[in-house]
Parts: sequence; C-alpha cells; structure tokens
Amino acid sequence: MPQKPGAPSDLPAIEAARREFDPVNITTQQGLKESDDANSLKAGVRGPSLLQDFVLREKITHFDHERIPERIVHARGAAAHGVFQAYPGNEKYTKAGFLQDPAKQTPVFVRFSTVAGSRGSADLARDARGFAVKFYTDEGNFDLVGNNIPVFFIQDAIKFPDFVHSVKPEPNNEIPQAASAHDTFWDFISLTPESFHMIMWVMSDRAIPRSYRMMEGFGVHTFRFINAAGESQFIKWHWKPLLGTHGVAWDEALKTNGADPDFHRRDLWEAIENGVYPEWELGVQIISEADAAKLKIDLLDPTKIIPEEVIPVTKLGKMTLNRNPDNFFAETEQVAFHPGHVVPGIDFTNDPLLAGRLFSYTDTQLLRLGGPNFAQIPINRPVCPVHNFQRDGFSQQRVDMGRVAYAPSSLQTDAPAHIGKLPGGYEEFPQKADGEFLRAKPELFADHYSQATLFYVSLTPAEQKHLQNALKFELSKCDTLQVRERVVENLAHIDAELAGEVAKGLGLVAPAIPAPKLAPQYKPSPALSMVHPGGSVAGRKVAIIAGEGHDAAEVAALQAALKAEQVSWHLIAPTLAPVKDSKGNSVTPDATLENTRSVLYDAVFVPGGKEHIDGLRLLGKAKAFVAEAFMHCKPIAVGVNAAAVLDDANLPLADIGTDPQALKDQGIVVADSTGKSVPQDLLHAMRFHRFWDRPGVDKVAA
Ligand code: HDD
Repeated sequence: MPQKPGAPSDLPAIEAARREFDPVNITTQQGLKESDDANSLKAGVRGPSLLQDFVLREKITHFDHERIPERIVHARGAAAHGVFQAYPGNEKYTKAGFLQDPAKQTPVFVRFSTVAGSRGSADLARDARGFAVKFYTDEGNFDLVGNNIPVFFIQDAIKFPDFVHSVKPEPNNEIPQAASAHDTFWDFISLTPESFHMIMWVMSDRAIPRSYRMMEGFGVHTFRFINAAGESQFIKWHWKPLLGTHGVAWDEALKTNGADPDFHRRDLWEAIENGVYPEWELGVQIISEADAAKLKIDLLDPTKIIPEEVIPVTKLGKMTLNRNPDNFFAETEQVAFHPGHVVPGIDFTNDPLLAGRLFSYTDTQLLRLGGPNFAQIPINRPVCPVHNFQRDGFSQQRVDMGRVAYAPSSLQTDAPAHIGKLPGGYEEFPQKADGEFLRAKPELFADHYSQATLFYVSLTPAEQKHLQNALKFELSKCDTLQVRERVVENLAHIDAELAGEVAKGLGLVAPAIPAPKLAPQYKPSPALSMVHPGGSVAGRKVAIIAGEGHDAAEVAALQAALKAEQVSWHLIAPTLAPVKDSKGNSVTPDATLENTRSVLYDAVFVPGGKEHIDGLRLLGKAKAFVAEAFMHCKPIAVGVNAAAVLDDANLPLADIGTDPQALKDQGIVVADSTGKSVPQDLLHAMRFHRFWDRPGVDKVAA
C-alpha cells in the first residue's frame, strides 16, 4: 500500500529508531537537563570559558565528529523508500522468495547517484547514474547495485582505481568538480579502447537525465538465476521506468546546475510528497547456457549488452517509491549496498569486474561507516532474524547473551547452526572451474568497437548530434592535443561520420581508415534510443507566466487539465507581490522571473490578457524565458492574442512555418480566437517530451 509521508515505516528497525521532534527540554547525551544552551560556563561574564564546561565540550565534540567520509564514488545521491511486488509465474526461473508471491510486498530502499562528483556537487553533471536497490526480503537483504547504463568502462576490477582516479578532479588542483571534461579522464579513455562502448552511452542524453524517475536501470553484469529444481540460467537485470526514459539538453543541464543544483533530488522528493509515486518494472533477459554459447557476445564481458530485440526483457514485477526518508544522513548516507548481498535463487558469474566489486563494497563500508557493525544501522538491518557468532567491534548495538560465541559447541545445545541442505539455505551453484592461473582476458573481450557502433547507429539523428556535440564539448576542454587526437582515432573505429564531425569541431582531421560497418551479428536496436513519445506526463512541471491582468479563464482551464494528469505548475510573475487576474482576483505567484528560469520546467504557457502581455513585452527576462524554452526544444503555448511574446523572443519561427499546425507539430501551440484547445494541445505536446528536431534552435540567443 502506498504510504503517506509520516506514516509508519515498513522497516521495523527504522520504525523503532524514528524520533519525532521532542518539544520538552534539551538534555546532554547523558539525559541531563541543560539549564542554559546558549552560554558557555565562564569565570565572570567577560572572563575566560572554563575547561570544566562538560556541556560545551560534549556539544562541540559531537559537532566536530558529525561528518563521515563520503563515498569514493557515487558520493552525491538521493534516496526513497518503496515496495516491490512480483508478477505471477517467476518460479520457473528462480526460487528467490521475493519474486514468488504476487500478493506479497517487499520493502525497498533505492538510492540514485552521480558517480564522479562529491557530496555537494550539482545533480545535472554529465555522468552515469547509480541505481542501487535494497530489497528487504524474508530471506535476507538483496542488493541490486546497478547503473542507468548497461555497460561499464572497464572489463576487470583491477583497473577500477585507475579509471576513478582519471575521472575524479585532477589531484594537483582538484579541478574540475563532477565533470569528465578534462585531460586525465580522456587520456585514460583514449588509451583504453574497451571503454568506448560506455563512452557512447555517457556522451549520449542518458548521462543528463530529466529525472531519476525517468531512468532505466541495469545490473550490468550477467548473474544467474537458480530455480527450486536446481536449474540455472544466465540473466541480465533491467529496470524499466513507467514514465519512459528522458534526458535534457546539455545547455539546459549547464544552466540547471546553477539555477537548482538539487534539481534531481528535489524532483524525486516533490514527486513523492505530491503522491506521484515513481514506478519501475523489474525485468531480466534470460539466457540458457546453451544459447549463451551461440551468442557472439561473451556474457562475462561487462562492456557488452545483449540487444533487447535479440533476447527480450521478461518482466518479473513492479517497484513503487512511495515515501521520502525522514533523515538524509541516517538513511541515504548510511545505507550500505553490496552486490554480494544475494538471496537463494540468485548467484554470480565469473565476470572479473563483478569479482572485484564483491570484495570492494564491504571494504569501503568498514571505512565509511566506522567498523564491522554497519549492518546493524537501522537502514541496513534485514527484516528477517540475524543469528551468528560475529561479536563485538566498534558501535556494537546488540547485547548477545550467554557464554557461547562459537560453533561447534556442546555447552549450548540450542545455539544457531547452519541449515545445511534444508530448504531456505544459500547454496552456490556448483559451477565447474578448471584452468591455469594467469592474468589474461577471453578472446571476445578484444572486440572493443562493434557495440559502440551498434549504439551510435541505433540513435535518432538528433540523438546522434547530441552525442557528437557532447564529445566536442568534452574534448575541447582537454589541453593536450595528443589526447584529443587519440580519442578521434578511436572514434574512427566506431563511425566515420561521428569521427569526422568531432574532428571538425576540434580543428582536427579524422584518420583515413575504412569506414566501420555495423557487425553482421547486429541490427540497429530501437531499444537503445530514448525517443519513444507518448508516455505519461505525471510529475512534470509547467511554467505559467502570469503577470498583472492575465486571462483568468485560460489559466484555470490549463490548471484543471494539468491537475487531471498529475502535472504541477508554478505561477511566475515579475515579483512575488500578488497580481490581479482579468477577473480581478488576487493571485499569489509561486516564483518570479528573477528567481527561476525555464530550465526548471518541462513546458511554458503564457496566457492572454492585454495588460499582462503589454507588460511582459517590456521584460527581457520574460523574453529570455521563452527563448530558452524554445532553444531547449520544449513545448510552448501562448493564449489568445499572446503570440507577440513569441515575436519579441526573436524565435526563428519562419524556419518552422507560419501554419499553426506546422508550429503545433514542433510543440509550439498558438491559441485560436477562443483558446479552448490550448490545454489539450499543450499536454499532447508534452507527451513528446522534447522536439529535438525543431528547426532554428541554434539561431536562438539565450
Ligand atoms: Fe561501484 C558504489 C554501481 C563497479 C566499488 N557502485 C557504487 C554505487 C553504485 C555502484 C550504484 C553507489 C551505491 C550507493 O548508493 O551507496 N559500481 C556500480 C556498477 C559498477 C560498479 C553498476 C559496474 C558494473 N564499483 C565498481 C567496481 C568497484 C566498485 C569495479 C571496485 C572494484 N562502488 C564501489 C565502492 C562504492 C561503490 C568503492 C563506493 C561507495 C560504496 O561502494 O558503498 O565500493
């Protein structure tokens, strides 16, 4: 059941630890009521503070210790609680308990993140996004620690520190923050051809998502499912957002990072507060051992996908995020994910990147959360019983009783014992291993470019252009010529047009090598493109620019239509002073032309009203608002006799055409003399998300 904010938590440990604000008296940590919280103990009012002031010392000392190390990667994130519910029929694939009973709800906690930036960095960095889900199942916690991109930069965990050092701010001056547009990153990449498939994804619009709610998620590695009969199949995890997968324009991302660095965090928080609960379907691509051998793709290679058109995604259930955390530090910061937190029915493969991860995540939590008892922190506690002989350590929360903290033991006959072969125990799949010790890679790992080509040719022309522009932007920020040249050389192995365009943007010439072709085993994959119009607009936000004298009926009609589709809006006026609408009602604006800008909205509406339009025409900020929305390919609607604001914004409408239908086809809705169809026309346009092919956007000054 969806929970309202403030309702009891599904997690007993969180529920037990939650504390309402206590209006009684301030006490010390020892429970001593403080007589004065504002003055330290002094020898005379103008005298020195005294060392014996244990109240001051306790308070300052606790404050001094408030910070813990941020995550080495994925430091910046936002999280939410929710539930997962399985679809029927999964038992033939896996015995995992949480995937069996469609009537059962399994609590989840999900943390989304950027990878490179620090905790305080801006949300709209060009970066992969973490998508980590903790399922609190009756059989123990299962963590699906994935990303919004289905492949990774490197094939072996031994290169992870090198990769991360290259993308993080450069060590001498700690510049740039949360950005890959610098020499060390591209130096590493240009010398690591296995990274180029992932580079296609992180230079695409996937890396600048419109919202966490509009991202796909992937487990990246191949895992195993094992059913009750002990049969095993390979799987690849997928999360499919019900709102579709959408990105923003790069110029918009740059501006959003200034206008609202918490854009994604706020978007997730507000959607949940407003009851517009984000939802994803969980699915898997299932590959039998026999089929795996036939694929010309090595399933152990985390730089490769299996196109969804070759092996479709089987849906297993649905996740709904329905509750914001109560406390960012206690929950979002202290949650500890680990790809090795699995339940019976789920097992690993020999992917060498996964092997390193299985070691790394415990190790990092020991440092970050201060010792081996981090699993006892409320957000990390399983909902099922935990019994073992692990004891003591920093911040031990349990009071384990009795003499026996070992097994076997004859002193305590009811001490916990392993379950053995009885149902419910975790048993590793009896996979055979036989080989010489060596440091090497399988043969197919050497195919670095064929899936990069597949990705590029599967995009729409507009998406390809965004990707070219992203590479031009990033590489133009690299000081070292050889680095830029080496990247272009790699691109020439992916696509000739891509390499040519990027080279042109950098004043280089792409190497004259035969134009690469899509490998015969692949066909362009529509699933790789993000342009699939027609989805829900729930949780979107519209800017209504409504100054003095705006048409009350037009605004009311639009608001009713938006409300019906769970779309929110801001009324934006020149100042925060209430404005009078055409009916003389006093309306209080939500934002001003000074304190917000179009990048924070999905669409713009300027209602009619002579006085209002005449007023807006004098305001540069109003013109910039409209021009910027046009440039970012967003839907724009103007009310009755309000088209002058489009002219004033200097929009190259002639490039689109003067016919209202031609404009509408490009997401520009101009009201007729009644304005009646504007709300539905605007909503229709919003279902396309963006009009990436809109002519003339490069001519707009904004
Ligand atoms: Fe990782 C955090 C996802 C490779 C080592 N990783 C972390 C988080 C996500 C991922 C989503 C944040 C979890 C959270 O919100 O707390 N990582 C991935 C994916 C990878 C990947 C999808 C490739 C398929 N990671 C990877 C490798 C290593 C690590 C190869 C090391 C060998 N990752 C870590 C870490 C982090 C982490 C250092 C930092 C904070 C944490 O674990 O808890 O251990």
